Amino acid sequence: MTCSFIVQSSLVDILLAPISARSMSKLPYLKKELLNSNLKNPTLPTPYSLLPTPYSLLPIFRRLPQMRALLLYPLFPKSFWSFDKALELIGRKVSLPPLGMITVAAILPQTWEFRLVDRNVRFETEADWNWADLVIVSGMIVQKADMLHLICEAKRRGKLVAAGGPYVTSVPEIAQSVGVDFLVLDEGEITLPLLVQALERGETSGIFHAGGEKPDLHNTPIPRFDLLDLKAYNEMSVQFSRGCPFQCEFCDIIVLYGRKSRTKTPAQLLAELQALYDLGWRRSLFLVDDNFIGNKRNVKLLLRELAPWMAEHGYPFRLATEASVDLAQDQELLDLMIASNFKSVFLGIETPDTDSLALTQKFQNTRNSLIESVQTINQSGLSVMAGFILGFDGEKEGVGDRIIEFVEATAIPKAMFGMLQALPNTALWHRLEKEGRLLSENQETYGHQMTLTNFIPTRSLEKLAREYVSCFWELYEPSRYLSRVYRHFIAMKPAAHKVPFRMLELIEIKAVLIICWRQGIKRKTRFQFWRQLFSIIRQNSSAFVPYLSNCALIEHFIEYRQIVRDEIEAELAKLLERKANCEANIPEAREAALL
Ligand code: B12
Ligand code: SF4
Repeated sequence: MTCSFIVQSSLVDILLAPISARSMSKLPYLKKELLNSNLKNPTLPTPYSLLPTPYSLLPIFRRLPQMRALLLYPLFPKSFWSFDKALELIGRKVSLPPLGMITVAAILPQTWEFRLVDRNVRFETEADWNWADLVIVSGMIVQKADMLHLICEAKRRGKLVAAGGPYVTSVPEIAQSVGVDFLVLDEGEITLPLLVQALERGETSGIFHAGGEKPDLHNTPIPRFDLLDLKAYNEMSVQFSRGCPFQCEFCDIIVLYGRKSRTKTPAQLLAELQALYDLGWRRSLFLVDDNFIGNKRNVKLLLRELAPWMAEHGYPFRLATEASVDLAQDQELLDLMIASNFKSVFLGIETPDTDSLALTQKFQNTRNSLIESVQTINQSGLSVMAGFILGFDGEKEGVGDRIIEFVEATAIPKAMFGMLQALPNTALWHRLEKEGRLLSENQETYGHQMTLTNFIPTRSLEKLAREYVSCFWELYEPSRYLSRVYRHFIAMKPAAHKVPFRMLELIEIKAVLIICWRQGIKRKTRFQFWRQLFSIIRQNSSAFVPYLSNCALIEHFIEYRQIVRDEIEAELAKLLERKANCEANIPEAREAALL
C-alpha cells in the first residue's frame, strides 16, 4: 500500500508535553509502550495510568476494542431532490440512506459498537452524545453547514471527532478550521485502517489520505444496513462500481473516485442484495454508481447473475441507476438490465447544444443523436430521468427554449435543472480560477438549483438566470407535465416479466386515494388525468404504478418551481443592487459587471 498519512499531533506528544523532569527518564519506555501497546486486549496494563491528567480521553483508549462510534449524517437543505411532498404521501422521511456511513461502519472493527443518526430522519439526543467515544461525520457539499455545526457540537462536549466523505475530501481545510480531530480523506477502505491504527497508538488527531491510490472494491464489506431505520427511507442504495471513464470538465466524480471504473464482484453485490432481502426490504433499490455502465464487461457479468437471482426471489426490488447515454448503443446491456428488473435510469444529458458538450468535454453525448438515444432507452423498457445544465461557456441565448424542445421531443417526465456550478478542485474550477472568473463570495450551498453560477459566465448572468427560471416554469406547467408522463409510459415497452401479486399496504392505498383526489378532482387537469389513466390501463397496464407515482410528483414540482423562481429572483435583485452601489469598489464592480 503506497498510501501516506500525516500525523498532526499525537496523543503521545500531548501526553508527553507536561511531564516533569523527574519522569523524563521514563520517556523512551513510555513512548515505545504507547506505540506498541496492544489495546485490543483490555486486560494488558497500559502505560497511561503512569501519566498525569488532563487526559479525559484515556478511558476511551482503554475501551478501544469496544469503541462506541456515533455516526452522524448531516441535514440536506430542502431541494429539488428532497421530494418532501411525495415522501409525505407515502409516509417516508427521506429518499435515500447514507450508504457511505454504513459502509464506513462495516469497514471499521466489528468489535466496535455503532449508532447511526441520519439527521434527516431524527435528531441525536444528549444520551447519544454521552454514549459516544468517537463521533464520525460525513457528507456532501450541500450538507456543509450542518456538518460543521456537528463538529462544533462534538468538540463542545469534549468528544473526539473524525470527518470524512466527499465534501471534506474536496475541501479539508474547512472542517479543520472548526477543530475536527481526524480528517480521514478519500475512500475509507484505505484510510479508515489508518485511523484505527492511530487510535490504537493513542493518537488524538491526524490527517489520513490515500496518496492517489484507489482501493480495490473486492474487499469492501457488506454495508451495515442493519443500522438503518428502514421504514424511514423510500429507496435503499447499493453500489457496484466507483469512478467513470469519461472526463467531463465540471465533474468531481473523476477527481474523487478516478477515471477507472472499479467494480465489486457479482457475488459481492448479490450478497448485499441478499442482506437487504433478509432484512425484509422489498421496495426500490438505487444503484448509486457514478456511471453504472462505466465498465461494460463487468456490469454484464453482474447482470447475467443478477437476472436469475431476481427471478428466483420473485423480483423483490425495483432497480434504478445512473448511466451514460451510450447505454442506448448497447442493446444487449439494455436487455440484461430490463431482465434484472431495472425500471429507470438517470442520464446526464446536460445540454442539447453540441458546441457546449464539446467544450465541456462530454464527447460521449455528441456521437449519436441524443433524442434517438433517449427514445431507444425508453422504448426498450426503462423510464428516463435526465439532468440539464445552463451556463456553459459560449452558450448562445435561447438555451432554455432548446431544452424545453428537447424534453418535449423525448417526453422525459423528470428533467432536473441547475445553473452550472464549479465544484472545488474540478478541471472547471481550476480553469476558471486561472481565468480569474470564480466569484469571491463563498456560496454556502453549491450544487443545488436555487443559486446563480458561482463564476462569471460568458454571457449576461441576468439573461441566463431568467432563461433558467422560465425553462423550469414552463416544463412543470401541470398539463404539459402530465402529457409528458403519459407519452413516456405509453412509449415504454411493457415489463418483460410478471411480478408476483402483493397486497397494497394501508399507506399505499391511502396514497393512491390522495393522488386520485388531488389529480382527478381538485386540479384543473382532472379530465386529462382520467383520460390518460384509462388509456394507460388499456394499453400498458404494467406502467400503471410508475405512471401514477410520476403524476403525483407534480405537487412537488409546482411548489419547487415557485421556490426556484423566488430564490433566483431574490439573488438577482441582490446582484443588481450591488452593481448599482459598487462603482468605486473594484473587485465588486468586476463581479457586478457580469450583468
Ligand atoms: C446517492 C447520491 C446522492 C443522493 C443522496 C443520498 C444520501 N442520502 O446520501 C441524492 C440524489 C439526494 C444526491 C443529491 C445531490 N448530490 Co449526490 N451523490 C450521490 C452519489 C451518486 C452516491 C453516494 C453514495 O451513496 N456513495 C457510496 C458510498 C459508499 O461512497 P461515499 O459516500 O463516498 O463513502 C466512501 C468514502 O467517501 C468514505 N467516507 C464516507 N464518509 C466517511 C466518513 C468518514 C469519517 C470516513 C473516514 C470516510 C468516509 O468511505 C466510503 C467508502 O469508501 C455520490 C457519488 C458517489 N460516488 O459517492 C454523489 C455525490 C455525493 N453528490 C454530489 C452532489 C454535488 C449532489 C448534489 C448537490 C447535486 C445537485 N447538483 O443537485 C445533490 C444535492 C442534494 C440536495 N441539494 O439536497 C457530489 C458531492 C460533491 C462533494 N464534493 O461534496 C457527489 C460526490 C457526486 C457528484 N459530483 O454529483 N446525491
Ligand atoms: S459521464 Fe457523468 S460521471 Fe462520468 S465524467 Fe461525465 S459527468 Fe462525471
